[in-house]
Amino acid sequence: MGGMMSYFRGLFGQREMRILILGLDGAGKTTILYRLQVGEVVTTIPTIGFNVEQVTYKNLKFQVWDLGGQTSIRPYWRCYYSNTDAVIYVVDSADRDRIGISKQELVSMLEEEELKNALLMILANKQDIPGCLSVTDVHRALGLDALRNRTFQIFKTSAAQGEGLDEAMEWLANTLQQGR
Ligand SMILES: Nc1nc2c(ncn2[C@@H]2O[C@H](COP(=O)(O)OP(=O)(O)OP(=O)(O)O)[C@@H](O)[C@H]2O)c(=O)[nH]1
Ligand SMILES: [Mg+2]
Repeated sequence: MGGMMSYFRGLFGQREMRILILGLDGAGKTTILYRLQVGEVVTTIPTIGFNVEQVTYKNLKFQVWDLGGQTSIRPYWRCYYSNTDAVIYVVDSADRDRIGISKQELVSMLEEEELKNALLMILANKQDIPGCLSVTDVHRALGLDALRNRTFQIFKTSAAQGEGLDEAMEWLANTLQQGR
């Protein structure tokens, strides 16, 4: 059956995967989106609303939605949840003061019924900033040990320096393909 499915998939082309990039304002979501799309750091301004781009990685097509993370616009995230294959949750590892708020937003996002089958990839971003939380610290601060019924993985990244994103996307592409 698996063989036949991949035959048909090859015949008709792969469905585009729908990915959301979420996280607090300033975490680096827009920087990551354009790193993935054009391979460069672009100058960003705070996102009011969203950016959406098509990203191709290893023959997989992703439709990637990058939503604004400011407090007043976080309530609108849920308008984008339906049919989401994966969430990329971005954390500013240097923002120690707001890691607790980031955890709360993550927890309430994961409670949403519409996201119950979505994969979760967490990026502990801004690892280039001296004194930032390590990936282990971020894992602990977000309470990931308590996460149940969720396929997830955490990676350390620096969108500014382009580090860690390849490894993360590799995991996402492989895991999404396995599930289908
Ligand atoms: N040092 C460092 N700075 C980064 C990194 N990633 C992003 N930034 C910077 O952080 C700032 C915010 O980045 P954005 O990508 O605009 O953040 P955002 O998550 O899209 O923020 P909102 O649109 O407000 O939700 C920018 O000045 C980026 O250049 C990183 O890995 N390291
Ligand atoms: Mg943005």
